Amino acid sequence: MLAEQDPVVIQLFNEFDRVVMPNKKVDQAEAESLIAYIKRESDKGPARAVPRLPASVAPADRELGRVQSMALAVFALVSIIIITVFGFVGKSTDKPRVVDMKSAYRLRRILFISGSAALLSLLAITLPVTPYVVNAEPKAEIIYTTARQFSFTYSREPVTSLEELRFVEGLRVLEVSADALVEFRVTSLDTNHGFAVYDPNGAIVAQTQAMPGYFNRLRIHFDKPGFYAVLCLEYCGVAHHVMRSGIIVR
Ligand SMILES: [Cu+2]
Repeated sequence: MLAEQDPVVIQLFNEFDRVVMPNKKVDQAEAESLIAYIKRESDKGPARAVPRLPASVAPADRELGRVQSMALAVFALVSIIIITVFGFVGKSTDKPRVVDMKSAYRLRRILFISGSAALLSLLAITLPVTPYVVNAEPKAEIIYTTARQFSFTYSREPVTSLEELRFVEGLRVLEVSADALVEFRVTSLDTNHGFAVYDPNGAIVAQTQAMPGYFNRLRIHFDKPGFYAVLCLEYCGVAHHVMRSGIIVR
């Protein structure tokens, strides 16, 4: 089509850094069956197996804007306090003042000793009764999540090799009940992947790394029902962009 100087092709060619599309060497019959397949799938409408993220993430954007303006306000407030304090200190040193150094040092020693004593006794009282976080955690449903190029598998048992993956009863899309607390134990069989969970509005809920040789724990409380998309958040190879899965919360 380039040789024929097709206007659309010439325009696309110039627009995209003059990169020529590789010749896939498909014959007439293959091309026709491909086009028929694309048409058939397009007529079906959007795929339902793994729903797409909602296109609109406007609420999340607005939320982000609010957080950013709050951060700006806090930053401005802190700056004003610092400038004011420095201003007062600068002003107060205009006239030299006679200070009784002896009593100043005594006051400093008293403050230091009483402050240290208060801190140490507080630690002595509270440290022995500090609970370990893990003992306070409520019971969660444990789901082993195995990432590999380019899919996620959910199972009840840990998977540490491709052979095990073949024998384990695994799911590509997970179903949990609403209000469930799920502990994902996330690992990878090849390279580093990301395991990121998005709520039905497309806002990220939690994420961890899927690393070969490690099980990373990620606890998620699924409070609202719907479809939670799971995306890989670590560039892991040519088909990284199709590495997605989902969790259906009923
Ligand atoms: Cu990836």
